[in-house]
Amino acid sequence: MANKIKSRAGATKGETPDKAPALPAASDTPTHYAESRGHGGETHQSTDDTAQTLTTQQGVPVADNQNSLRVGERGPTLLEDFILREKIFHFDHERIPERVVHARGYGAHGVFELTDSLADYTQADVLSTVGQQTEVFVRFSTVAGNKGSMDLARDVRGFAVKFYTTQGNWDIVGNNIPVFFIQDAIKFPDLVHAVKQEPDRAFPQAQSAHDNYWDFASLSPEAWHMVMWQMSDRTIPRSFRTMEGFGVHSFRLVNAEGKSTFVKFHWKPRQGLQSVLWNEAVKINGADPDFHRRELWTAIEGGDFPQWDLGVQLFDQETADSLPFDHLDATKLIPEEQVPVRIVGTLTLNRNVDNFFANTEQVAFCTQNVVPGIDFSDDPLLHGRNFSYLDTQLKRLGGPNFTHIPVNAPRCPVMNFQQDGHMAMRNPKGRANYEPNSWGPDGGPRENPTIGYRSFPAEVQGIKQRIRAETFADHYSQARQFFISQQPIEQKHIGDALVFELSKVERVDIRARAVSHLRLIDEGLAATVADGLGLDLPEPAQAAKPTLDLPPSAKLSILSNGPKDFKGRKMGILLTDGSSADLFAALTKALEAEGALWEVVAPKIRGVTLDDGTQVAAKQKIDGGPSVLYDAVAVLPSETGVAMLTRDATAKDFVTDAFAHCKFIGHNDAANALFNAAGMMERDEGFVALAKAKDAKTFVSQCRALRIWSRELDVDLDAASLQTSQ
Ligand code: HDE
Repeated sequence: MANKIKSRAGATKGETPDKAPALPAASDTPTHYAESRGHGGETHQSTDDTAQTLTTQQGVPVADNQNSLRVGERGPTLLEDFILREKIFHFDHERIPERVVHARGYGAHGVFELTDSLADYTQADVLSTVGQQTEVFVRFSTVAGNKGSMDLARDVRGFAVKFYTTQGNWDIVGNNIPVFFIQDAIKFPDLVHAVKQEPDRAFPQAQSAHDNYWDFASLSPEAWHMVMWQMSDRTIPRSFRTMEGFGVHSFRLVNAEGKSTFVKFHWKPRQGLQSVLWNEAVKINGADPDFHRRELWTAIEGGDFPQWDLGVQLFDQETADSLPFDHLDATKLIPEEQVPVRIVGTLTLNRNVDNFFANTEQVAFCTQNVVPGIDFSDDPLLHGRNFSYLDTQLKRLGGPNFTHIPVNAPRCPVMNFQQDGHMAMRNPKGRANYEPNSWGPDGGPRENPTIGYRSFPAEVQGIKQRIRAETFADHYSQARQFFISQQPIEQKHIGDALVFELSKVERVDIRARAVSHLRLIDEGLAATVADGLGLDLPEPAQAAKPTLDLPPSAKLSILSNGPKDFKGRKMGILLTDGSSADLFAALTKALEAEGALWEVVAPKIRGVTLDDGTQVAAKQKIDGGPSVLYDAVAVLPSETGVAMLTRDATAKDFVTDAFAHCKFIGHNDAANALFNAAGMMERDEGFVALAKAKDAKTFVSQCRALRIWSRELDVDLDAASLQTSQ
């Protein structure tokens, strides 16, 4: 029987994976393309066949689909680039009305308070006056999934902040990862097409674990730093509240004297970093697909307002020139050890939306929303974004007046001669609707050279060409740096994620091509992943530049930057009729003292009657409250209650999952019967006996460590083949 099932599952009609036609390997890049890009690490396919030639919508043949037109190697991208503009324009208009990327999101209102003035660096009022509070709206999102997809997808999270400043709206449209997959905006539609559902079958939903994504990634050496972040636990955060945020690109701050300083923006969560395990994420998606939005909503409703500190990395041209990579390349970060992060303010989310559509759906972020004193760098990805966001809002929100929608409307006065259009809400009065005019005080607003926005007068020159700068060519050094900066268990998770994702890829040649890149990042990781796939180690990919040995950076690890307490975390307390009232009271008191949350899980939603006759309502019936919803669990049944639980499959799952996910398990004596029935014969230090009321306090303080990671090595088959460079 088992054999029969196996052979049926293995045979996929007409597509035996081993026999799929091989795509050219990384080294097959046609030379005339390789030359035109300035370095040979890039891989893609071109053709001399007229019938196969890529064209624009007007039928114009496209010679280079990888690089946009810019002045000089590293200069600004030109508006004249009709190929770039048409491609992105068309891409932006593919979906209506959901966002083409970041469709699934959740937002909240809040406030930003400046704690350290940057007036020496910028004219921006929002960054100058200490103590000043600025209203903000924040939207978190996943990238690949559709609007109705689940929250715990393995995916990058969007972290977009709109500041309603006294000088107009300023948006930091960032992610929870400081780097990106691609270096040039012209590649973005391909990246997104590759990661979203495959076009013929419309699946898989919200997952990169499929052939198209890994085909694209394995043909794109520039993606591999980001791929390492993507395969880390960063892409399965425990909560929006436990993620960092990053503006990714370099921007400029410009002060009153016109001096420019480069800046990278960081959001550091006061809640500490925390992620879940992949097996947990898979189960959370079934138990509560709204896990993240529910969690944020509940925290804000309960007055536990999430907070992030705004940090800036400030650096001048000289520092930029001294870095072993180009700060205009969005696939690179600047380690905090090289340019420290200076904390300048705090963001607090303190108000849920009163209408999801009006706020979270209609909010229109644009990277080009900057205020006097904040300007762009020449990052080619940023330039593409500056075009794309305005364009996408026009499609999504149906006209040019989306700034009239309350969530998008500036809080400072708006005065100009723009008029009419769909759904115009702000209609100027009076006779003059042009400028200059001679209607005196009735003639409307005038330009103001003193406080008006002025672009930094950067000097640029060069020949017009489609080229990737030579300084963008090292694709593996920071990927390796990221990997060696992780704690061993985090490295294991990266290996596990790669094996999981590539095991969903049907074509063996794509799996092998992916592993060929890992060999340039970490040989131990490459060997682990090849072994996990049952694959012979492929030859290393062809690198344009040798991988540098950059030093590890502790800031890149989640576990090295975790919380110091159990505040804001949630415990599931499994009770039955007859459970101890004293123990329950002591535990909930200790949790509340810590600022932690708890929920009662019981055989019936009615709740339980404790041994002193008190009734306690349940938040979850056990079937709907699996332990994956909690950071730690307490199992406190009565002797008679546990006899019933030992016959219940979900009660057994509750404890075996808590164990497998390395959680702390507080328990009374009776609970041992359930552990035994579930086959959990061994107890490690994560099992905490709760005999007397005073044990509750000790248990809660132990939970601050969040997980017993050593346990994972005993419960996971893949741990046996763990080979890392550490
Ligand atoms: Fe976006 N991106 N993006 N992106 N992005 C969008 O704008 C785009 C990129 C990010 O909560 C779209 O309003 C291009 C990097 C966030 O509403 C669209 C390129 C980063 C959000 C778009 C990028 C982001 C978006 C879709 C390559 C991190 C959600 C809907 C040049 C720094 C904002 C919309 C929200 C949304 C285009 C790359 C972050 C299509 C062309 C890099 C957080 O305009």
